[in-house]
Amino acid sequence: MPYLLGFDSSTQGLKALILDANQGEIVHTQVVTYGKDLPSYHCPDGVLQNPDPLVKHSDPLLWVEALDLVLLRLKNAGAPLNQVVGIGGDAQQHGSVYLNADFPAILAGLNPAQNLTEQLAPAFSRKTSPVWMDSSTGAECAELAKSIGPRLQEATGSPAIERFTGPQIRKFAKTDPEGYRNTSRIHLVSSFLCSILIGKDAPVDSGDGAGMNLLNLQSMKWDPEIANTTAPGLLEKLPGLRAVPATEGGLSPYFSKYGLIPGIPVVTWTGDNPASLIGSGAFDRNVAVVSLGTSDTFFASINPYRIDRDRFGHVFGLPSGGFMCLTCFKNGSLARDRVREEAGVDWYFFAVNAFRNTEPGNRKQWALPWFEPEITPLVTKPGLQSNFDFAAGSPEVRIRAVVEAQAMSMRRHSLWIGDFKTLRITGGASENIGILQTFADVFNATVETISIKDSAALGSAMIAAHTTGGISYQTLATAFCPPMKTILPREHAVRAYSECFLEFSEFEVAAQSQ
Ligand code: XUL
Repeated sequence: MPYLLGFDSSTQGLKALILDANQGEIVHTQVVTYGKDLPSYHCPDGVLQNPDPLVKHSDPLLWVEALDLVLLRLKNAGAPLNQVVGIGGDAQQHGSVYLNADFPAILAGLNPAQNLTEQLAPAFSRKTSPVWMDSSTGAECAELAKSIGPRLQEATGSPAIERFTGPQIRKFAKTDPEGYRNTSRIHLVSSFLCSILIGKDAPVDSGDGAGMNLLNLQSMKWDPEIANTTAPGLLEKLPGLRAVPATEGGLSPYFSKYGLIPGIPVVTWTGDNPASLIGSGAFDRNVAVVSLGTSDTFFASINPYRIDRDRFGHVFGLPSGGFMCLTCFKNGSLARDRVREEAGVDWYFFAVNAFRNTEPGNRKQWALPWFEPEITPLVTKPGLQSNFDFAAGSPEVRIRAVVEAQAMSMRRHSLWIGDFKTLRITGGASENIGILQTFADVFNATVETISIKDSAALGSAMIAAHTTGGISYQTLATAFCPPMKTILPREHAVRAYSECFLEFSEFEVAAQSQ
């Protein structure tokens, strides 16, 4: 029975999923939620409190403890861990982990009698890890843009971006040169967790590596000029690279305490978005994926390579080969939840009543819920922006105002990727019928959902099945990601949105400069 285990280390928790590749079935899932299950780290939404809204760091030991805990939960739930034949994984993109010269020896000597956190705690040269929500590297981005010029975007697929790892490393090297000097290895969250599983340094794949502003996507190598400009001696601190995931080694004997067989193949981890594209089965170039999670993302596979001239979008490697384009919006599910809570309504109201009692276009009343500094478009001063008296609006009007604004903003900033006739919507909000219908109408596209919300964890297990068992991605997608619900665009609503699209665009541009 070929069981494959996939992990998804996301912003707010760690998910693990076991699939049976022969039966086309998901046999087990477990989740550790950081706020609820590991409150002692003081990261309720996955990040540490900081008085500066632009600074977002997490505690890397939180991710490590979650790994022990999720495996313990799988074991206690009777999951067939001793029959797992391959492991894959993914993590939130861009976050970086800083390790000292002791890291390799600590990994090689992991002792099952102790837990992971106590053994790994001495391996860090920096106690906290900047994550993708951090927007505090404006100065470093400007410096890199000035030194390298347009080649930065042409080579790496993205212009200098605040949350990307290169500008984050530059800031660390500038503000804590000693800490930087004591750093022997800088991992992404994905390659860090993979390293723990295999008991040695793991490489970065091109899906996650492209989110660093350091990887040359044409040569599939770290770009020496860009790395040297980013920080002194950086090339030696970076892990190896893989264009597509491969078997990186056998599972460390440490994990036998959970019943896993030491030595089973572990494949290169990737970023959550590339994994989610695989787990949504969206290999067809006419299908785009909208992932509604902590961040909302829009992505699709592309061929040939191309970049976003408006400079918001990115190009990443795709684990199945080739490239994908992505645009990311920081204010996703947490913003929707806050609007719901402030309106004093439940999710049923948010999904159904709010849309039944209002009209598409919402009488041109919109609200961009930029509670956190936004990535797309770039907004550094947080705050909800509306073109009407939001506080005085009814709960219905406020909810539609936010959902429509999110959908129209996504449409606006994904036009460079293409005009898609099918959207596959995944993530927590993919159960919300009001949101699904709004996206269908705004994009004038058929919206499909798949049976599983956790497309990233599924994608990681599929990558493991493909890499270790040779099963084609298409076969896996047919088995695991058939479309479930199909929502068609409605003619009158499509017309309403296309008539007000320009006006919405003007509102968004004005809101950005508030
Ligand atoms: C993508 C991005 C986020 C993170 C967190 O560029 O920043 O989607 O991957 O999920």
